[in-house]
Amino acid sequence: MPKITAARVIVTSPGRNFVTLKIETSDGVHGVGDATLNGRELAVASYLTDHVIPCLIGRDAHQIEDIWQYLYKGAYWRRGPVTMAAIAAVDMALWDIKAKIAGLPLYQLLGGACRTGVMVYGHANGATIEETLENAAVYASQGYKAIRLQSGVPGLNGVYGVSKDKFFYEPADSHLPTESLWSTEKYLRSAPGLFEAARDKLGWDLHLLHDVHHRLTPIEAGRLGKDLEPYRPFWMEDAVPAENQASFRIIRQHTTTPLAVGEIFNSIWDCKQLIEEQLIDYIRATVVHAGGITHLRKIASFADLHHVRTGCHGATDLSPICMAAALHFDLSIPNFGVQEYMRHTEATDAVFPHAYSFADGMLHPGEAIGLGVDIDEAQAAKHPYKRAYLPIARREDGSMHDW
Ligand code: EZ4
Ligand code: CO
Repeated sequence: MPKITAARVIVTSPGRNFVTLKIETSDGVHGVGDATLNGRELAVASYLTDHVIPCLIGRDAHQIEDIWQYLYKGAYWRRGPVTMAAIAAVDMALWDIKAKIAGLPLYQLLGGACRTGVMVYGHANGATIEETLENAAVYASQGYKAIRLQSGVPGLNGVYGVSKDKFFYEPADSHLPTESLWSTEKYLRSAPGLFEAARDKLGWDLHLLHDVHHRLTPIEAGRLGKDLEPYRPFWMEDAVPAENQASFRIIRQHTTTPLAVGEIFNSIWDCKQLIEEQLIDYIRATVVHAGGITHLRKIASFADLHHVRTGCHGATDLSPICMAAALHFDLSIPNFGVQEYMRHTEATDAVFPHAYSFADGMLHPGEAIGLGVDIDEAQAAKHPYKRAYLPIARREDGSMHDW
């Protein structure tokens, strides 16, 4: 059996912070896992180094499920983003090792390919509707079949999803949280116009998506969903903060716009009611933040029983290791919907050489064995950790809002 002989955490910041777990085995095969939790990176690094790695040494690397259960049940303190990102990193690395030993790309071990590739959506954005649609046209010309639209809101000084750089988007932008202004009224007045103009300019052959980023109440979300219905969005994402799963019943009563949620979920318990009651259409839980491939498969299988498809989170704060894992997973499950894809910078791609590639609006994980991604430690060492936070949002009266 391949015994786990060593494991260590590598923190690197090629423009943004990434936390990576590397596990070595007695077979000489190693595996990698992403453990990045944007804005709280070092908490996961410590959880792994100080608490998880000592328990891994000497274990059979092939016992993925048992190790998952050991780390989940064995901690006594369950769930939470720090714990589940740490477990996810171990899980990804062990799947990488198993597939390398089998001599297969990981998707083959997960049941084989169900599709020729993974449809991805890119992020078009701009300060104005015109600018956003110009940016969307660039994505369309690159072959994207699905595009997320986010536009500046008149009267607000910068909103979620609108970046200074049209090619790369990075919200964790400061050594202390930056503050932005929020007005639900102004936002609700402007968002439908973006989609009306988008259908005018881009036509009806593209899937158009939108991220509300947890900013509305259920009844406000119901209204926005209704206002967007004529333009047939692919989904409305994170319409409300989702701690209270029952609140999605209200949104559902008011609109047929498809609903997506779950990028910050870390276990099946965060979405059990949403799926069981068919309150959503797409579950966005992702490999790194929802306990790895092992746990995400459980979520996807449960979702499949309830007509819910997947739409995994794929922002730049998920490293290329997580992206590779997501692509193997996406390729292998029957109820895949769409995969978010924000391009990483060249510096990031140099730290994480990978086999996945983009063509004609689709990503494919490639045929390299394992996850098909690695960490170049010499490159990683060139980029030391730099503290960075996500922004916060305040309403016009100064009170805190959900960012
Ligand atoms: O704000 O990943 O759909 N994508 C998103 C992301 C999240 C960031 C937070 O770290 O909502 O841009
Ligand atoms: Co989102």
